[in-house]
Amino acid sequence: MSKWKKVTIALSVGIMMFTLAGCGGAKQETTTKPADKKIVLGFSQIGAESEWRTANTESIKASAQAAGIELKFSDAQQKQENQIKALRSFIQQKVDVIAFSPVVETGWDAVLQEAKAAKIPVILTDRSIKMSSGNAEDYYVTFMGSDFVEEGRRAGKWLVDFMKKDNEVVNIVELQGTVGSAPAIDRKAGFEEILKQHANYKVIKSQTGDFTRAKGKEVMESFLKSAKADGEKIDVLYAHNDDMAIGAIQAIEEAGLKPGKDIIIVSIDGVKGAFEAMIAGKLNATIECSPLLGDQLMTATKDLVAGKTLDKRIVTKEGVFPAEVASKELPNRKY
Ligand code: GYE
Repeated sequence: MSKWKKVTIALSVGIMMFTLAGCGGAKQETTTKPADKKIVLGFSQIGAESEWRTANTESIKASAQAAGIELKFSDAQQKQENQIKALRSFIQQKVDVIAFSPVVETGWDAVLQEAKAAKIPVILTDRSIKMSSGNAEDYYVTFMGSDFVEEGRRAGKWLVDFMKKDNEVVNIVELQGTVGSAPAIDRKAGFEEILKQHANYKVIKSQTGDFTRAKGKEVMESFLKSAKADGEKIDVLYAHNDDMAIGAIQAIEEAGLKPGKDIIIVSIDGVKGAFEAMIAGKLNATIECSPLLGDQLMTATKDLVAGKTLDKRIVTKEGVFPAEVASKELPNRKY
């Protein structure tokens, strides 16, 4: 048989099968899937801004492979427009489930309405959203991730216990996460909630370092400069993540001060880099925020495809690690 004949036969068989599937079968629901077909999950990641994020990406990729799920992974390089493009392309490709970690809280209305219209279930991982109109919960099946307000509270409580200062003024500088992101908004709010009960603790400067080491360093340099110009003493640094704290540690050292001593530092995430900084005496505490969401996400994806209903909120369990436990804990850390 000639090559072209073979191609023509193959094509007509293909078309026949396609037509049969289209006319004969019942309308396919998004929740049913033949057992031999791989589930396809489209995941839009924020970027690679921190150690946390890298660990989160690795966890998702490894868990997808272990679960036999086909993962379409897209990195948005910290840009919402890229995430929206990725979500639209997942809708177009008719993936079984869409999951994403929204870089900021707002601006998702249109694309989530499109996903809903296409009947593709959406899972939020790590960060949550707010809709400009309507109920956000109507647009996702579950949100799995940490309680960021609680993390901020934990940082505040640790600080107050550690400083043991009831009357003396404690000057704090704050490095915030990405502007408009859930963890930046919530970690600020939780921390402030605790400080409200201790009037001598004052946040004297607060600015975003976009969750990166480079920005953390840059902003800390400017904090140190302006504090010097204003004749203020910085007692404490509160950083919304470990990477910004690690960047700031460099800036503090370059200014001739001792991080962890001259300036007490508390940050959030609990990445290995933070444990190393604690062991070196340069960071005083880290509040845990686990990025290991991969297994949970794959279980949820399978459950959804099997037609199960998920809990609307799955909260990650986490702890607080002060410097004195760092060397004992470091070998147990998985990220
Ligand atoms: O704390 C930070 C990352 O959303 C919880 O994002 C996450 C945060 C994490 O860049 O390091």
